[in-house]
Amino acid sequence: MYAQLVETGAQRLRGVDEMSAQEQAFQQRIDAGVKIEPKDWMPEGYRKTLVRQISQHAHSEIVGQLPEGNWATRAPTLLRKAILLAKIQDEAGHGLYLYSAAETLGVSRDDLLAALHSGKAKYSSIFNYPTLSWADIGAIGWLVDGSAIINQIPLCRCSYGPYSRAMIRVCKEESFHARQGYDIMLALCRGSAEQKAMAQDALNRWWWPSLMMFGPSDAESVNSAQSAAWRIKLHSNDELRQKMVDQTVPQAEHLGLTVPDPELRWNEATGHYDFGAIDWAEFHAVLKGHGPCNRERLRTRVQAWEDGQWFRDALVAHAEKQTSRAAA
Ligand code: BYC
Repeated sequence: MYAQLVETGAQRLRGVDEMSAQEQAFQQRIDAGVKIEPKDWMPEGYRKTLVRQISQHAHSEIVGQLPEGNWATRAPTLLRKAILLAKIQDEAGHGLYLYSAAETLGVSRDDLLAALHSGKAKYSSIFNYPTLSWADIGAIGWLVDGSAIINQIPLCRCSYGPYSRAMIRVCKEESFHARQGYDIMLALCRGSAEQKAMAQDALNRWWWPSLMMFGPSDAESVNSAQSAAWRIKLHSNDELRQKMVDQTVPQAEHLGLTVPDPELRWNEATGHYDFGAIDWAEFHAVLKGHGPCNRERLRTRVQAWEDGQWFRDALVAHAEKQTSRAAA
């Protein structure tokens, strides 16, 4: 599959004869499965691709706290509230590991955050949708964290050492998140008719945006071929999306819920589910800032950054005092 992905876009990639000797040696290390570490020589394109992907990933973790934060004060029981708070804290931790991984590539966290706050940097489209009911917290854990795991397990084996190592812990925590989401859905589906209807409504609203999380179709994915050649991407967007559908449909059946896709059916010949067309116009609109919550998400992040200024100033003042005391 990996070879196919590289081959698909091979005509768009530079041939070996166009690479410098240093680039060829680098590619050979990648092909041999050697991890690239921060002090190793790397092509500028490899560094930039990683900075782009890792920082978008970090921003997604941080912005991803917001839809769930909406329910921290309204979780139905103390236990659910404690679990939700722990999950939201985990997402903050993931963001921090990822910003640290990006910093090993010579960028500053302040610059990355400035790009997020100015609206220049992307974060996952999924976090621009609202959480209207408690069932949405279940659907996010089940579908969004479920998709995140499918996308991120292969990243544990990607070529860049600090990113691959950060992903190991992130994936362990994501699998707890997905289970807690499914547990919420299960409780609702075993509850009253109104609770089950809430769960169905959440699945209806989150299903298609979750499929969009994997990015554009392989034919439209501009970065895939090069990222596959550099082993930053080990599976294509469509492969991972298919895996999510195949894995999730039986789970929906177990819940007694209906996936909102009239074209969804098992294909005996391929051994996969066929599914309907994704509304790519909606995906692109969300990426351009026109999703239901883009403005609110960005405003909240900028406000949080400004509100935290006094604390960052205090940390710097404290560090300066310690340094001057040590010098004296
Ligand atoms: N949303 O050539 P493509 C989480 C952009 S965190 C927005 O296929 P690539 C979680 C893409 O960036 C979820 N933008 O790109 C957190 C590119 O634009 P640029 C985040 C998207 O990079 C808290 C353009 O479209 N996960 O799960 O090869 C709580 C063309 O796409 C999206 C990660 O970041 C999108 N959905 O592949 C719960 C994982 N999709 O940059 C859960 C790491 C595509 O050229 N990232 N774009 O201007 C990846 O694996 C890859 O970056 C992607 C995209 C598969 C997302």
